[in-house]
Amino acid sequence: MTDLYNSMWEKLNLDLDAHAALLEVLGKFYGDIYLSQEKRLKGMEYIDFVISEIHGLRIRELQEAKANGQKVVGTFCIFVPEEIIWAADAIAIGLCAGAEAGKEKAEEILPRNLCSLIKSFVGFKLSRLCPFFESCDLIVGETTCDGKKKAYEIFGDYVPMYVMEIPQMKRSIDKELWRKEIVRFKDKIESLTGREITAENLGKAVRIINDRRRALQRLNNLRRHHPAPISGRDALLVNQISFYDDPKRFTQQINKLCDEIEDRVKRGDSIVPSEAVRIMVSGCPMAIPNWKLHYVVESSGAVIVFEESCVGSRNTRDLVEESSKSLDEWIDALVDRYSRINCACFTPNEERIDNIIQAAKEWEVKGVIHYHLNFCQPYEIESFKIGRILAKEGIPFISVGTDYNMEDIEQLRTRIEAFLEILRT
Ligand code: BJ8
Repeated sequence: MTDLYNSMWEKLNLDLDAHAALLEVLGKFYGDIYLSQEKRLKGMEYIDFVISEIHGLRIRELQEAKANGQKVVGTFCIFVPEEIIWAADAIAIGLCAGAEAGKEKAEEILPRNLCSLIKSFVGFKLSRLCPFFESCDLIVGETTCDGKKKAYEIFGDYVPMYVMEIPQMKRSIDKELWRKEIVRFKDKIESLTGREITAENLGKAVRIINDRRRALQRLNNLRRHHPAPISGRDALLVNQISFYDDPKRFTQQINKLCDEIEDRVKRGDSIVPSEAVRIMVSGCPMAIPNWKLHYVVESSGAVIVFEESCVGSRNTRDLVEESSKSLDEWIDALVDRYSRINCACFTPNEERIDNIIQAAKEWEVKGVIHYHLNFCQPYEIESFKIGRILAKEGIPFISVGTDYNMEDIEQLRTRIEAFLEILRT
């Protein structure tokens, strides 16, 4: 791949040597974690292909789209209503921030005690490692946690940045603010693209993105089966890829994958042994290539059947109502759908706990692993409350904090194995 795309990466001003080293490490990591799985679903070959071409073919597609006048808009948070971006015939890309590369550079301009996700996106940009960043005409941040909010102020010196204000409560007054913010975002995207957003093109975009959510919901629902018909790490990967890939193509491929899973379920076939302990992971989003916890859990003989996460059910659970007629109604439908996201940045955030309990019961998990990145205050603090409530519900719970480096992997494994041992007795 390197030779094929070197001139494109050079034009994007990537640090070619550092980038080649990154791809090599990731390729090895991917082989160990993913390709080593036995009896893997055939449909995952599409995902393997997307991964193998993630900085190649997909970037070339973006460059071709840009040459044809389309804009590329990068986002970091599932609060950004991507339907507005697609409605203006621009391309929305969820920027990843799941690897440690570039951390040293990030720590030159940011404090060290920040979560890995923030240091990752800053580090990737400063180290010139990410062709997605370099393809973006606009990067959209949001006022969720304090770390991101303040980091965007600095990050704006390096990229074309726009920040949306996300309310921190869910009262009617907050929804009014949120509506105004969505309209302000619409105006910004219109001025970036020179295209008017209408009821028609917004409605079309809503249906495309809802279809993608439906395919991911279908996949998630199939994970209710015993034994689990897909590994948690594969399901996580599918969710991660949904942020990059062309949405129509992705939806088609994931529906095919689901057909294959349904077929396997009918045959009672699974890649996971029937005695594998069923686990829910809940907490911070896991961006590519953050596969650490899933790998540790599943290589310890358990299977993850549900992610209560923004790279998981928090992103796919709710659809945008599709019956709107006017532009105003479509905007209202966006306000309503996006207000239902239960990020720990909200207070109070009781619905998140209700969701966790409900999903733990419906997916019949034996235990919940709460996951937060070190220095992520919203999720770490919320984990205490969740732990207390799950204890009352009789649902075993453990809270783990980690980051993107691999130094604590054995420590993590020891804790996870001890937790799984309790669940097995
Ligand atoms: S809606 S979870 S994608 S903000 S891990 S940077 S919270 S200190 S990512 Fe998120 Fe939107 Fe919420 Fe979802 Fe801050 Fe925590 Fe770091 Fe985080």
